[in-house]
Amino acid sequence: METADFEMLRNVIENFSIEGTVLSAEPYGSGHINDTYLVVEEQPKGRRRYILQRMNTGIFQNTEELMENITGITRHLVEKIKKRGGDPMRETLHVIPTREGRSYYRDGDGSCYRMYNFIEDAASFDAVKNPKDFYESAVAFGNFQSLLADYPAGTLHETIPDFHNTGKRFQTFLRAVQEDVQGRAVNAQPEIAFVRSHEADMTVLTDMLERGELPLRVTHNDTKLNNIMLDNETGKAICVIDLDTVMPGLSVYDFGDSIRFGANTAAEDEEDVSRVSLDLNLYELYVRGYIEGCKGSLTENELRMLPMGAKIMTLECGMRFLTDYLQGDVYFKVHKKDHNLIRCRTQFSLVADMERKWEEMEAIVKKYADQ
Ligand code: ADP
Ligand code: GN1
Ligand code: MG
Repeated sequence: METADFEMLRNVIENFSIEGTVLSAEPYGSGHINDTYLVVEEQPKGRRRYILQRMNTGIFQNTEELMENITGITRHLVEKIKKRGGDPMRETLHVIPTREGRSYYRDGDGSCYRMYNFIEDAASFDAVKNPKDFYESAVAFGNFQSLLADYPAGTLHETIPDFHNTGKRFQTFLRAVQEDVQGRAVNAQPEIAFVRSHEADMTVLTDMLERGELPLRVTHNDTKLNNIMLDNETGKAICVIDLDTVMPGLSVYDFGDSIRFGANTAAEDEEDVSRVSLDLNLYELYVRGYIEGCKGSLTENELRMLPMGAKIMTLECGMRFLTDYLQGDVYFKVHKKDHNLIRCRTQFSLVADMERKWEEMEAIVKKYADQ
């Protein structure tokens, strides 16, 4: 990192209520949204690590409300973790306040930063290495939902309105195709046609919600495998991170997004789509873990719609990548040419594979739902 960047970050870090000398602050992790840094400090008791994030205020426009959600949720989790005899310093994020007692720091140019405890002796993964890890992540995400079941949902702000409203996202996609501001639609004709051919799927879940057939719960809404920390020694999923999108939502969104990312045999940005498929063994492990983690709270309709959650979250995410490609890569971080188009292709290949494996997907859910 350039000395000037380090100096800038050091000035930011000095505004947080931690004692010590900053040794380093380096870019960290592979999230698509925030700028994340690993901060190492020398303190009287030894070295301590922290996570510093420059929040994406373009995407999360109301920082005050976003941080109010996160401090509320983490406080609630601390109480629950204490009650079950867990270690709150490792099993949930903690917001480290600024010296003025605020949950984030706004610098002179309007950038907003927050600081968290670093979850030590644990790791997050961009791909499943050991199938057991995936099962553990399922239990933990299911559990997370149970821990928040009594959270006063009415006090939560909607940090990104209509985040998983797939129908609205479809309308935004259609506008992006029509406007074609970058002249890129010509490169994405098969992908655009794929989205159009799935129009009927877009509102299936929101229609059920409206009819009262699926309950609104407090959900995480971004349940990628790299948003969970697994203990290095036991392999257990110990801490759910990336709480920016915790909002009222559907359980099948949380289930579905995990399958989209973790049960794919290839990476989200694999260029060779012949390597993309749904790994049914991983899918089965996740189904079992998630149902267990939710501790019997899922209704019959929620269970029945789990496969649909997986398909729609994958379709929606592909459509979001494609929309961003057409709009000029204004939302997701990109690291190479056509990155969003590549990502969208993997998502649509995965949707197509799910459609081929639909009966098996349903049979697997049935097997665990009936137990
Ligand atoms: P984004 O919204 O950009 O995805 P995240 O909050 O998910 O940002 O952080 C990006 C990555 O940084 C995570 O995937 C994880 O690897 C790492 N990370 C974030 N918070 C912590 C933490 N408290 N302790 C350890 N690692 C963390
Ligand atoms: C983003 O923040 P991150 O990288 O964990 C995105 C998710 C997408 C995901 C695709 C706030 O997740 O919705 O599913 O990328 N988060 C936001 O990888 O838009
Ligand atoms: Mg993340």
